[in-house]
Amino acid sequence: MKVTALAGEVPAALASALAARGLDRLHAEALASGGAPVALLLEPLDESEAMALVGGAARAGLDCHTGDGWAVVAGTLARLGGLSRPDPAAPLPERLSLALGRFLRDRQQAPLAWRTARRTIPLDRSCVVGIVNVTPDSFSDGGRHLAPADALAGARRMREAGARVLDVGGESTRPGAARPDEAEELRRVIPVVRALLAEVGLPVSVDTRRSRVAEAALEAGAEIVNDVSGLAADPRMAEVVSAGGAGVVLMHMRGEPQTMDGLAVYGDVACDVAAELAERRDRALAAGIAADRVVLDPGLGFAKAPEHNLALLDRLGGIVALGHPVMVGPSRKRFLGTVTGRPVDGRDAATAAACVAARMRGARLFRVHDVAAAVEALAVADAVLGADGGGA
Ligand code: HH2
Repeated sequence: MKVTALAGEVPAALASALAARGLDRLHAEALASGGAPVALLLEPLDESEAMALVGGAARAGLDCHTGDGWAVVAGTLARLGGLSRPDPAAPLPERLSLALGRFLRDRQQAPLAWRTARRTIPLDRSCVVGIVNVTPDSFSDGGRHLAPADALAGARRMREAGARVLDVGGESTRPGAARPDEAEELRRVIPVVRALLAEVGLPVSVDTRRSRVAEAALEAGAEIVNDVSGLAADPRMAEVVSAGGAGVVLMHMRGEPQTMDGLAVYGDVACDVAAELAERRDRALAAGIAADRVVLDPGLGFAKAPEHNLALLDRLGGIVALGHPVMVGPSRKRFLGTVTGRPVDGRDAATAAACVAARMRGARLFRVHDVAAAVEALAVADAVLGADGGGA
């Protein structure tokens, strides 16, 4: 049974109000976290599960709406906890109580750090990931960093501007892009990974769908694999990530870059993407990848129409509730052009704004071309979120 959070909120206001009235901060936050609003979609459900849920929700003081094979439960986190606790007088069917228990456990994990092959990256403040595309045809910066020396110069500027990770990619994944063969991708990526590690000193992530490229990059000292297919494109990828102890970004996409635009059909995009990402995460964990190595990414622009990207940013809480740090990559993408009317090289302010919107909804990692603009905007967002002492 799938349990999908429809939205997520941070009850910072409640914590502050309680703390201002004399409760110690920790106590105030613990109480306030129970007041967080939750809305969950559960499906598929059989009739007896739906009946049990309606009764249990009523006793726990939750709203419950059911239809053919599904239910939506809404209320506060504390009341949801009440529903999931064993009640000998009216026990919930096991499948239902397990699914609710797992949702509550994931939601509580609230990771504030990301383990990679070489270190733990703290995420108590926003982490900006600088894009180093060594491709001749990327949609916004194709050809700019093709020579290792150019990639290095760009990466040094990104470090000075406050990037904390560099993401190196040798394949353009823009809609309809032609794919380089493996030898060509290796030839583009590996020398740049080596040069960045020797000269720039930031953690390096490799943006690839090929296990051989990931493996060679990890051997060269990279510590994160950013796979836009969510480990689906190459059957060996999960094993390579697991064996290398690498951090991994599981991004949501449907189909291939060549076909994805035709697959941008959703019933409810935020729900569908969260549920599909949860499946990818479950597969990664089953393949032996440790949970604290996993970052999730909604895949802005990948099998998404402009309105889907905006809805995903607004309802990122459903992905955050899966219990892993969340990355977003809005940088210079087409949906920002749709909103602002700006061409691709005029979208850095819009990118920074999209990062801030995502930060307010719980994202922690931001993959961008213009590091300086994003770092500055996110410093303000971090300060606002931390302003009442609670953070988010
Ligand atoms: N977007 C792109 C590539 N990789 N990885 C993650 N995790 N999230 C993203 O949103 C994402 C990504 C596409 O952007 P870009 O690298 O600028 O272009 P191209 O694929 O044409 O090289």
